Amino acid sequence: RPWRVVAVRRLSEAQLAELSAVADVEYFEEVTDENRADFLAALSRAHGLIGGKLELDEAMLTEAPALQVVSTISVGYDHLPLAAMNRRGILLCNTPNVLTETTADTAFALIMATQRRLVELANRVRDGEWQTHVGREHFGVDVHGKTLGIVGAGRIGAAIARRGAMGFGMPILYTAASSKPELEASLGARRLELDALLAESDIVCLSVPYNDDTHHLIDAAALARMKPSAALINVARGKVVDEPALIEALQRGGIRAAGLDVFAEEPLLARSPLTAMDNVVATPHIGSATHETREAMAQLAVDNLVGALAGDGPLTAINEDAWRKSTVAS
Ligand code: 8YV
Repeated sequence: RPWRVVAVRRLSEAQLAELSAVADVEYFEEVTDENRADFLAALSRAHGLIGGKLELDEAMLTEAPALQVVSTISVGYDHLPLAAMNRRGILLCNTPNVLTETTADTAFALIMATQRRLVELANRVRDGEWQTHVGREHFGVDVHGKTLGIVGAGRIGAAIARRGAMGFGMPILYTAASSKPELEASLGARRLELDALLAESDIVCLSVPYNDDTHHLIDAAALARMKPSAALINVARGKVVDEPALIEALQRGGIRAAGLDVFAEEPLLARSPLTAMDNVVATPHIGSATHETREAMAQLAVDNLVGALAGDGPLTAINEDAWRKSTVAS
C-alpha cells in the first residue's frame, strides 16, 4: 500500500475497509485539543485527507509536504484553503449531487415550519398550553401559492424551486449568475436582480455558496427591501446573512419570520437571541443529515479519494486542472 491517508469522522467500517485496501489509514473520530498533535503528525506524513468538517489552513498545508488530495464530505468548501491548494497542486474533491434533494427537503421543512409556526405551536401543546381553541393570534400564513424567491439557483436552489412550483403552486423567482432556461421552461421561473427578488418574494430562500461575493449578501439594506410579511430561509451558510441585522429585523417586525439551518458561528450558542425567538425556527445544520444522504456523501468522498490516489481520477473535484498540472510537472 503505497499511500497514507488521514480520515476524520463519518466513515463507516466498510468505507474505512475500502480505503485500507489502497492506503494505510489513520482514523480520527474527531479532532480535539487532546489529539490535535497526533492529527497534525499523521497529516505531515499523509498523501490524502478525507472527512467532514475538516480543519485545514494554509500553515497546516506547509506542514504536509506529501499531501496530494483533500476529499471533503460536504458540498461546501468555504472552510478549506483552496487558493493555497491550487498553488500546491493539491486536489480538492467535494460531494455535490448526492445531497441536493435532501437539502431541498430541509429548506422545505423550514418553509413549512415558519409559515405555519409549527415549532412554536407544537411547543405549546407539549407544554400543556393547549387549553382553548386556536384563535387568530396563532394563525400562520399559507405556503401554497406564495411567491418563492431562490437566491442562488444552483443544484440545490433548483431542487427547492421544483418542490415549490410542482408541489405548492408557487410562482418562482430566482437569482443566478446565468439564466436557467430549464427552470424557466419547466417551472415558469423568472430571473431577477437580487433587489427585485427580495421586494417581490413572500419567502426568500438562500442557497448560494459562501465566498467573498456572498459574504453578508443579506445585510440590513437587503432585509429592508423584503416585505414585512416575508420569511427568510437559510440552508446555505450563516455568514451569507448579517446575523445582527437579521435579529434586529425579526425583533422589530421588519420581516415576519426566519427558518435557519446555518449560523454565523456554529454550534449556535444558547446566548444567541435566535434561540429564544418565537418567529425563528433554528435547526442545527442538518441540511444533509439523513442516514441515506450522509452515507452517500461519505461514499462519494471515498470514491473521490481512491479514484484520485489509486485510480482513474476523482468523480467530483473542484480544481482538477491545478492537480493534473502539478502531477504532470512532478
Ligand atoms: C455538511 C454542508 O454536513 O455539504 C455541505 O456543504 O453544509 C453539510 O452537508 C457540513 O459542511 C459538514 O461537513
